[in-house]
Amino acid sequence: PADAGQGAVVAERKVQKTEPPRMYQVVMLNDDYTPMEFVVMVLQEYFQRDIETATQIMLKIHHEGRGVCGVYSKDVAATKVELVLTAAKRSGHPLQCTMEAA
Ligand code: TYC
Repeated sequence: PADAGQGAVVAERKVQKTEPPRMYQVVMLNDDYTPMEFVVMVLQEYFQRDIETATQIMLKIHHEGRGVCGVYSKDVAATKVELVLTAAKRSGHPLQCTMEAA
């Protein structure tokens, strides 16, 4: 086949190269009820954002419907989503948060 040589090269490179780990965006969604201050607090507490950056991210979510809180390895992103959802539930807010491949 015409592509046999190229395929062989790709397969060879695969065994030699260690791919960087796939990264995941933690995405927060807007809603009509969660207080802005709570979202800013979450961004500071769980995503290590300073108050100015946290406020900017919160306002972007508020205006655009969603926003990226940070980009992490799979297990770290999953943990952050769980922490945010647990904190929101505990406080009685409907804040939603998810992760997606970056
Ligand atoms: N829209 C909310 C309000 O007006 C604030 C908000 C921002 C809620 C970001 C969720 O992810 C969110 N109180």
